Amino acid sequence: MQNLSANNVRVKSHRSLFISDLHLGARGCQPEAILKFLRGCRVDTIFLVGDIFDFWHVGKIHWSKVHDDIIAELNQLCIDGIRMVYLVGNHDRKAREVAYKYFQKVEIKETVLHRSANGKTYLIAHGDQADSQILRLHFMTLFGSRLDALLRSLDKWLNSNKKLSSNNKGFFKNIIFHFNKIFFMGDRFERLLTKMAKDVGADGIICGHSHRPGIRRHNGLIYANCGDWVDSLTAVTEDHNGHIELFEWEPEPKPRSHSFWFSEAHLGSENEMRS
Ligand SMILES: [Mn+2]
Repeated sequence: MQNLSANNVRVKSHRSLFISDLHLGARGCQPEAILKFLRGCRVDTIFLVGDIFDFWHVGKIHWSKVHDDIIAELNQLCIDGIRMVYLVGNHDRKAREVAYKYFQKVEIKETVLHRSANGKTYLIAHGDQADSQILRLHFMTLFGSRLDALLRSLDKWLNSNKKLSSNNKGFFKNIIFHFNKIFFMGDRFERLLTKMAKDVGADGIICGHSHRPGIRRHNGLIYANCGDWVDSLTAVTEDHNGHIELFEWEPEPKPRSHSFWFSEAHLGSENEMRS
């Protein structure tokens, strides 16, 4: 369902929007893309699935007018009467300190159950609940955050100084990508989260945290990961019939196909994946 808003932005209507890992305040955050994406959505319910804010770290806080505009846009959704649920993540454990200040009406939770339009129940959680006890220590989050910022600044420096050929662009971004791949190796993370969903009688889990977007099945349950707004620029949406889809943002919309949608309906055999 699409129409044009007052400022001619093409708007897509969703029953629910699930968005995670914006990392507002961190070096890698892409605020312009987030703002454009939010302005192109009409939703009944928005789930902020953790790691939305990321400024409780020891490094430089990256904040601009666009970040303020994102806060204003989200607050406007609250003013308009849209339900907003904030699931805290490992980078924004202290979200309560700011979310109640920024947003007129917000529900802040560790996990929540969501009933879709087609009667399915989803457990919504950031996903760090599946990490080992050691990795859940605040120190480890800080360490990971600083390492990520260091690699990204090295990447920027190398590219700006043309130390690498164009073929090697994003050298350190590749390291981050492969680090994440190793960190979330195999499907242990996904199976633990789907088990959490099964234990509470849900039909699936919607989460973030791993920065690896995708929709797949584990043991008959649906696993949907929102991805992030640092690298993947993706979100999970529920349409008005209850179908769960993965949305991938493209910075420069092309006339023919400007976005990619992956639907729960495209799911084939067990473990078929797109990430
Ligand atoms: Mn996280």
